Amino acid sequence: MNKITLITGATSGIGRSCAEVFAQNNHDLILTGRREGRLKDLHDELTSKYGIKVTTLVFDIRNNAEVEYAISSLPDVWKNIDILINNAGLAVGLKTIHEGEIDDWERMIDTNIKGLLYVSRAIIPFFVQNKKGHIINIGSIAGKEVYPFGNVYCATKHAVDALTKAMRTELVADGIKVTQIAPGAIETEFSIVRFKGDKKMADSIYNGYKPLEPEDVASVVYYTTTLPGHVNINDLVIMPTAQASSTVFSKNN
Ligand code: NDP
Ligand code: 8X3
Repeated sequence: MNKITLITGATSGIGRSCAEVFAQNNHDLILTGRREGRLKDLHDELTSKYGIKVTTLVFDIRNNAEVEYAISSLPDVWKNIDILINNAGLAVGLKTIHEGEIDDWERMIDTNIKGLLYVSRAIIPFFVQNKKGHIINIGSIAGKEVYPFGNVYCATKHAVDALTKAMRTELVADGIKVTQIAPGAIETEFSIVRFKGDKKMADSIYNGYKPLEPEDVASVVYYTTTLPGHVNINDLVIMPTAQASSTVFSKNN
């Protein structure tokens, strides 16, 4: 029987690449996001390319009623989830706190902290009941350091760091693995979202050096799931070689 992996935010970037890598490795997939068309295309592509089963759930992670409804409506066979990848997240805006936009803060807090909690609250009871499971939270270097204007995004990723530790502490007795992957700069739709569709600003973030590609992160996420039962990666920071910290880069321009 194939393992079942649930990936939040599978319509783009790291989540999309994780779907590809886990499919290549014969996992059946539960893929979530808000963009239904992209989920459908991904479903069709992965099922025909790899012969795996894929089910898709369309919900806004910020809405707990939608999260609960989607997860509880899964057929029982799909509730036997082995791996949860809490990936959906975003940054919006890059301003000082005193000039920041409240709506941007709400979006980041509601998505990155509350959304991750809602999904975890819905899935972890299956893991506890089955005495198995692996939770992989996608944190960030922004959860390890704070950089100018990153304030609220950094705070949300520090919260992911704390929640990862909390989950590990609470679930160790049930044999459930909890891992955080904390990447540096990856070229995805992340900066387009952060700069609210300003493609030129988004592109400028990746000028002059080679950022990570989402596939680089996905292969590391997958690696953490291949280790023997008694081995867990607690926390893994992955950066482009040209990035030393959230603010120190080696750029050729
Ligand atoms: P993308 O913007 O490419 O992908 C983000 C994904 O999150 C999309 O699939 C999107 O799906 C989903 N998502 C966002 N908001 C919601 C929501 N309210 N409800 C449901 N799904 C949502 O960015 P990345 O792949 O780069 O980001 C993935 C994770 O990696 C995030 O947690 C991010 O913070 C983290 N990260 C990114 C880094 C980078 O440099 N790119 C570095 C370190 C960490 P949809 O819009 O269809 O709902
Ligand atoms: C994304 C990386 O440095 O833009 O989490 O915050 S950073």
